[in-house]
Amino acid sequence: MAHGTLRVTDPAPGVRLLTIHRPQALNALNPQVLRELMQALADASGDASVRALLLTGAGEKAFVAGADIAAMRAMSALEGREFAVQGHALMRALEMAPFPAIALVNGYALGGGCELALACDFIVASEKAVFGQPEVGLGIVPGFGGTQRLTRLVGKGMAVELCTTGRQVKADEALRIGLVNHVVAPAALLDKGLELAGQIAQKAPVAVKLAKHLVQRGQDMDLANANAFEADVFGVAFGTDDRVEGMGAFLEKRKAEFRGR
Ligand code: DAK
Repeated sequence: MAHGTLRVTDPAPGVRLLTIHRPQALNALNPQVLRELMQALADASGDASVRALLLTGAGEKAFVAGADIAAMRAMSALEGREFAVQGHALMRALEMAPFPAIALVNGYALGGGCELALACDFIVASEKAVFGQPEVGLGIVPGFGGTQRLTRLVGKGMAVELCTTGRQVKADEALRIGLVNHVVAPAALLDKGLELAGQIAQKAPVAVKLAKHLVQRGQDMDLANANAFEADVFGVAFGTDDRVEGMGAFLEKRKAEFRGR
C-alpha cells in the first residue's frame, strides 16, 4: 500500500515494512510524514497478524535526514506546537506498539531521524549509516525525545557529547557505543531485519508483546517496582495457552504451535 510519503508492505509472514519515501528531501520528516507514519502504525497495531515492524528510509543515502528544515522554517508557533505534539505521539506509539519495532538505518539518521530510530525498540545499521543530533547548529535542541532516549541507550557522557557538539557517528562507532545492535553491508540490511523479525514472529505472540512492554516500561521504574511489575506480568504469561503449548512442545520434542492466546 502507498500513502503519499510512505510505502507499506508485508515482505514476510508477520512482518510489516514501512519505508519513508521522500528521497528528494532525504526522507526528512514533515507533518505529512508524521501523520502517515502514525496512521500506518495504528493500522499495524490493530492487525493481529503483524508480529514485528521494520522501519527504513527510501534510497541509498538516508534513513531520515531530520525534521524538514524548510517546513519548520515556515511554521507558526501554533503549527510548531502541533508538530511537536505529533512527533512525540508517534515516538510514544512506536514504544507502546504491541510488537517490536526495528529501525533499519540505511544512511543518514540525523536530528529527528536519529530520534525516530531511537524510538524504535532497537536499531540495525548498514555500514553507510551516520547518526547525529545536529540541532545545536540550528539554534535548537533535540525535540522528539532525543536527549532522553539517547541517554538511556548510550549513557550520559556520550549523550551530552553528541547533543552539544552535533558530532556525527558512523556505523562502527554506533556499534561500539551501543547505539545499534548490528552493522551489516548495505545490501544485507533488509535481510538482517527480516531474519530478526522472522525469529520474533516464530515466538509466542503474547509473550513477545509482554517482554517488549516489560523492557520499555520498566526502564522508567526503580528496580524494586520494575521487578514487581515483571513478576505480575510473568503471572499473566503463565496463564496463556501458549505457555502450556510451549512447555509441552519442549518436553514432547516437537515444534510449538503458538496461537497467541
Ligand atoms: N530538511 C529538509 N530538506 C533536507 C534536509 C532536512 N533535514 N536534509 C536534506 N534535505 C534536502 C536538501 O535541502 C537537498 O535538497 P535540494 O537542495 O536538492 O532541493 C536534498 O535534501 C539533498 O541534500 P544535500 O544536497 O544537502 O545532500 P548532501 O549529500 O550534500 O548532504 C546531509 C547530506 C544529510 C549531510 C545534509 O543534507 C544535511 O546536513 N541535512 C540536514 C541535516 C540536519 O541538520 N538535520 C537535522 C534537522 S533538525 C521538534 C522536534 C524535533 C525537531 C524539530 C522540532 N519540535 C518538538 C517542534 C527536529 C529537528 C531536526 O531534525
